[in-house]
Amino acid sequence: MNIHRVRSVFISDVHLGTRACQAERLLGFLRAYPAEYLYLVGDIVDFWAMRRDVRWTAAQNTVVQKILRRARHGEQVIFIPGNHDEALREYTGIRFGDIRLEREWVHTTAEGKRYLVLHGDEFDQVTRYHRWLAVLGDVGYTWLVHANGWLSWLRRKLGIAGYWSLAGYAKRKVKAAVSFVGDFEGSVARAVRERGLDGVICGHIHVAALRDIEGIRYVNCGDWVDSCTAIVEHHDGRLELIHWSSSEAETLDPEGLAEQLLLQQRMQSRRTAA
Ligand SMILES: [Mn+2]
Repeated sequence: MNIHRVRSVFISDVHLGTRACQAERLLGFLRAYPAEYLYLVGDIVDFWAMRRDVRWTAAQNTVVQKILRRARHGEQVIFIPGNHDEALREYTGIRFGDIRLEREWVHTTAEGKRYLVLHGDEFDQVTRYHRWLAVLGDVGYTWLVHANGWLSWLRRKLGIAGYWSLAGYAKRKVKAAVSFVGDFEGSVARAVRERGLDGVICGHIHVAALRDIEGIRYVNCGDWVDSCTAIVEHHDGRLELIHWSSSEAETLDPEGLAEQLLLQQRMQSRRTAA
């Protein structure tokens, strides 16, 4: 595996405690990118989901251990809680061992550019004014994923081509989501311009980005439940968006490769046995 030493790493929306959390992939990414600053930009632990059902794996434990270890070894770790770990917001301004908990933070890059680092849910009209709706949406999404699989199983079983599919429904949802993302990005950028900063690094909407919006650098870390994306700052101050799942994740990680080979071997021996 290639090791890329960078100045800073920014990750958000890991959602530890849920089945969707891509903890193994995140471990691979963290191993590949040691840094001086590690920013945890909210929704790292999903306390909302854990109220319904806790999915805590060994890999998720290792994620926590690795982060604590990095902090102990001198990496500056700054944790900015999001809305799914908002219980921790009561403790902002406090240091927990080597980890610093903050409501928001201004990060100055090696080039001297100033970025506001925050989770971003304060700019999401849905979670801000209709909390119950956001929780409902969360439950609804989980249900949709289950229903999708169940529906296609039923259709196969009955041998009927579906007239109504979830695809159409999802398409309509996507249309609404596109305008939602646009509204969110625009209002974050506006707020940052008012504060006289160069840019913003946030999370929350699970849509990674690195671009200019009306003269403001808008940066979003994405997530580790689906897209497996992160932002890194190189030593010259240049920011880069990393798509982990599509790059070295599967190809260069020796542990993952060994695991895959073992699995293939086992499947082969099972085939020959049968
Ligand atoms: Mn969030």
